[in-house]
Amino acid sequence: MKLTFTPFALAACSLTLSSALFAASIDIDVRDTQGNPLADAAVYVESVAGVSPARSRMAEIEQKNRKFMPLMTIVQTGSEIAFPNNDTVRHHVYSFSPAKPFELKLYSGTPGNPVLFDKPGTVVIGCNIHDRMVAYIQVVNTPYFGKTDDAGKVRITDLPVGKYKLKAWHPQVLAGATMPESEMTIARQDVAVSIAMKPGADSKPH
Ligand SMILES: [Cu+2]
Repeated sequence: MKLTFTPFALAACSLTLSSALFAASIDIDVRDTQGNPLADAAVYVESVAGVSPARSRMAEIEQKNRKFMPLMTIVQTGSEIAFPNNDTVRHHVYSFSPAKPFELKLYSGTPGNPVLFDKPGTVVIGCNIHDRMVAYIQVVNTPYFGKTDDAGKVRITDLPVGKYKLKAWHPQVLAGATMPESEMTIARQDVAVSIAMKPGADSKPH
């Protein structure tokens, strides 16, 4: 049983802001330093005042074709995640991450209880049987978050007026690495933000 990661170098992130319409949404565009879209980046905004409504909800990470899907999941603290096994082989899901060490012993079908993620942080999960299976959960203390699509884009909506910290995380950014972070003020208008991240030479999860 092992999970192998390659350290990930992060370039200085650049943020550019421009405003347009009359709604408090942020359109975020995440690219690598070559300008290629970066999918599966978790992007979230935390209120500087520290007050955010709890909107925890249920999420699901299935096992299919001996892979976890999706590769990256972002949830608010207090959310639960179910781990249905949709393969014909059994899986044994576990994590050693300090934010949520847990283990779902060898099973098929859907385990009875979903797993509660009650601390913010990054949770890397693997399968005890299939070493190549890996998935990432980013647990955040805010209901304002999203995940970039294949075009590297994500929209975060319904942001009340206020000051926020915009943060980004990517599966290739592992413990100890610096993540982009920037303060921003949301008024009653849309904002467009670009984030540049530099993946390491060998940045795919194993
Ligand atoms: Cu497995």
